[in-house]
Amino acid sequence: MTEEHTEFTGSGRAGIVAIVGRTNVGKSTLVNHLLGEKVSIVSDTVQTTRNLIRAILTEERGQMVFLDTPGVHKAQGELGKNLNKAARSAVQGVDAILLVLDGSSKPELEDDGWFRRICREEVPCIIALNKSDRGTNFVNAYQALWEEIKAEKESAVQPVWASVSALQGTGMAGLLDTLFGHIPEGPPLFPDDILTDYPRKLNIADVVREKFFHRLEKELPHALAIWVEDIDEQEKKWTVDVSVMVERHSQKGIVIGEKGRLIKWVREQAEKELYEMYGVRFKLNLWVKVEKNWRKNFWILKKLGYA
Ligand SMILES: Nc1nc2c(ncn2[C@@H]2O[C@H](COP(=O)(O)OP(=O)(O)OP(=O)(O)O)[C@@H](O)[C@H]2O)c(=O)[nH]1
Ligand SMILES: [Mg+2]
Repeated sequence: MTEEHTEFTGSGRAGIVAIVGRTNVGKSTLVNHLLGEKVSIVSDTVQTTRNLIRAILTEERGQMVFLDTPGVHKAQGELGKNLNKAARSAVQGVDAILLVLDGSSKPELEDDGWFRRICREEVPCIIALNKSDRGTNFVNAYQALWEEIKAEKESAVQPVWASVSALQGTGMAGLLDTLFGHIPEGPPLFPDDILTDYPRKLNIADVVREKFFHRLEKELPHALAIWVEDIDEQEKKWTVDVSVMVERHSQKGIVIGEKGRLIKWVREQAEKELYEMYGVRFKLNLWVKVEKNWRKNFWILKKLGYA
C-alpha cells in the first residue's frame, strides 16, 4: 500500500463489497476462496444461494465485508422473484460492487442486465471474469457487450477487469489488492474474530441443503426447503432437528431414497462438514414433510428467510 493514513491510526480500510452476477457463475466459490474457509454453499444447480450471506475478511490491510447474493435468474414463481429482488437490492449502500461473470461461456440476458445496472452506480465496480481455468473464449464478447451498453447509456463508469479462477484460486491475490484499493479508510465494522454473522440455524440448514443438491437432479432441488427447528447444544455434541420440506408426496420418496440410503448419505456428509466447521460433533435428525406449494406461500418463505 502506498498511501499513508493520517486520521485513522487503526488497521486501515473497511468496506462492504456486494458480489453480484448471474446464477452459477461462481460467486459463492469466490467468496469462500477469498475467506479461505467455507461460508457459503456451492453447487452446480442454479440459484443455490437463497439468502444474503455476509462473509467477513479481516487482515492487516483492514476489513472487507462481502455480501454473497443469490444469482439473478429468470424469475420462476414467488421464490425466484424474491431472490432476484434480494440480489438487486444488495447493491444499495455498499462501498464497491464485484460483478462476477463466467468468461468461459457466452454472455446471457442476466449479464446484460447487470451491465445496465452497474452503468448507473456511483461506487467503484470491479468485474471478475471467472472460470479462467475453463478458457477465456468469451472475455472479448463480455467486454464488447459492456462497451456497447456503456455507450448507449452514456455512462462514465470505468470498471476494473480481472481474470480469475475461483475454483483454482488463480488471480485471487490480485483481486483482493484491487478490492482493498477501492474501499474507504476506516475502523473495522465487525469484531476481528468473526467470519460471518449469518445465523447458525440458517447455516446448518444450508449445509444440509447443499448435500441434497449434490444428489438430486433436475427440478427437485428447487422444490426442497430445509429448516432447522431446534439445536440442543451440549458440550460434546449438538443435536439438531431439521425439517426437510418437499412439495409433493412423490418427492418424499426421492428425498429419502431407496432403503433410506439418500437421506442417510446426506445426514452423514452434513454431520461431517458441520463437525469441521464448528469443531463439535453433530447429530442431525432429518424429518421429511410435505408442504404443498411452499414456494408460493409467503409465510413459509418468510420463515425460511427468503421473503
Ligand atoms: N471450472 C470452474 N468451475 C467453477 C469456478 N468457480 C465456480 N465453479 C463451479 O460453478 C458452479 C457454481 O458455483 P457457485 O459458487 O455455487 O455459483 P454462484 O454464482 O454462487 O451460484 P448461485 O448461488 O446459484 O447464484 C459450481 O459447480 C462450482 O464448482 C471456476 O473458477 N472454475
Ligand atoms: Mg451462490
